[in-house]
Amino acid sequence: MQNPSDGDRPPKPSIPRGSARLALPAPPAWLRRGPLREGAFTGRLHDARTATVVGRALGAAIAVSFVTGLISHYLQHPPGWAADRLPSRPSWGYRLTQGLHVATGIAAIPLVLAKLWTVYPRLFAWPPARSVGKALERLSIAVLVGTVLLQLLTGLLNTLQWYPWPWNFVPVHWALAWVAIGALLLHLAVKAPVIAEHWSRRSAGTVRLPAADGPDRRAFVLGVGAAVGAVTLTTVGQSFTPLKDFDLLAPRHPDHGPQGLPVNKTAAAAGITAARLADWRLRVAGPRPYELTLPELRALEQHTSLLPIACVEGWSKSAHWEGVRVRDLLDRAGAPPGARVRVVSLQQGGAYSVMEMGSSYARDPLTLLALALNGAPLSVDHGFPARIIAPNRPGVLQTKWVSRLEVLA
Ligand SMILES: Nc1nc2c(c(=O)[nH]1)N[C@H]1C(S)=C(S)[C@@H](COP(=O)(O)O)O[C@H]1N2
Ligand SMILES: [Mo]
Repeated sequence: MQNPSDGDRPPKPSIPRGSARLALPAPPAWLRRGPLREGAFTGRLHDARTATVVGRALGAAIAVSFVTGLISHYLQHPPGWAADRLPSRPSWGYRLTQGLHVATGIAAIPLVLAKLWTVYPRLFAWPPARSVGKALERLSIAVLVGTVLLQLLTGLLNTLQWYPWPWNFVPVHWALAWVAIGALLLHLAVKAPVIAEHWSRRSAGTVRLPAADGPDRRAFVLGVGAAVGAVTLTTVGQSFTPLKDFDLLAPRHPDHGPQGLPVNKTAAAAGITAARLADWRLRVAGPRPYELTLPELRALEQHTSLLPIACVEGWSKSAHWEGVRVRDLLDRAGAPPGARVRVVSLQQGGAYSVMEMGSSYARDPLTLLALALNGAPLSVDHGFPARIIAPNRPGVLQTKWVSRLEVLA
């Protein structure tokens, strides 16, 4: 019979130094019922070894998700000094990091549920806290659990483009990531001795019996691993195309869409009508401004790039794009070599109708004002007559229905 407590060691009788002792009365007998009664939780899987084994995997998933989230944030919102220095290579970089971001976020869901199941008997520990320090630690765990659950749930719903809340997802996801990572680091620091003690099977063998591994723990860990494997296998094909045949649960399938490529915002949804496209021409503002019709653009030197669309929501797919190099268009406007460019869409309003591109992308020979996709003229949902495609950039910045390029000083 094991009542979970720190490190599965008997509680220290001494008062922890530096924290005031709370004068808690002995719990009244009528309260010590159900889950609050002495020894209510007898399952030995609720111990520190299980918490450590599941926690290791959960920690790894959260760490990858956090780092790839930072990458995604700074590629989308670089500070001014970095905007021209962002790497445009490897061309598949964002596809990899954002695929990992969403895959590890999804994998973290069964892991966090398993972890919560392992430790939930602690919610009923009595007394609730033995010291002010312990009370603060429990508070930090409440913050950790709350923010991690909110991040994972809202992140998952974001992959479905479903926003059943009144706040803007992106800034809240960004801010909560910092709260969650701070609370996690605090948790790891507080638990460091327990984690070290239960990290490996051998270290666990030095403490009391419940920490030793047995068939029950192996079965539990195997079950959790199977759950992680199942959610990963049925979703990761949305970006890792060799597994696309198993992509049963992800909101996007990489093959479903016109010209073999998914569409996030259709022309209809963006308010792009035939009337608005009727007298389309590309306008380029710069030291030597000019305008080009579509036949004139097609008469310029055409290049092809094999580049992915990698949506922040997790799906991605590589495609063959054909069109005019952005740097050729900028040179023609007399842009200085380090110039940045603002790209304006025919779409009116919406967060993605105007985009800025630093010089590292604008000068990259792979960056195109694309006119064709996979051997055919762009379909209207993919941005006809012209769209941007650049290497190592989030899908949200691959602007469709481009009408204007502005050379920025
Ligand atoms: N003008 C405009 N361009 C846009 C968008 C948009 O809403 N408006 N959506 C972006 C997003 S979020 C993605 S993932 C890609 C998707 O490109 P696709 O529809 O050609 O696959 O286009 C980007 N370009
Ligand atoms: Mo996207």
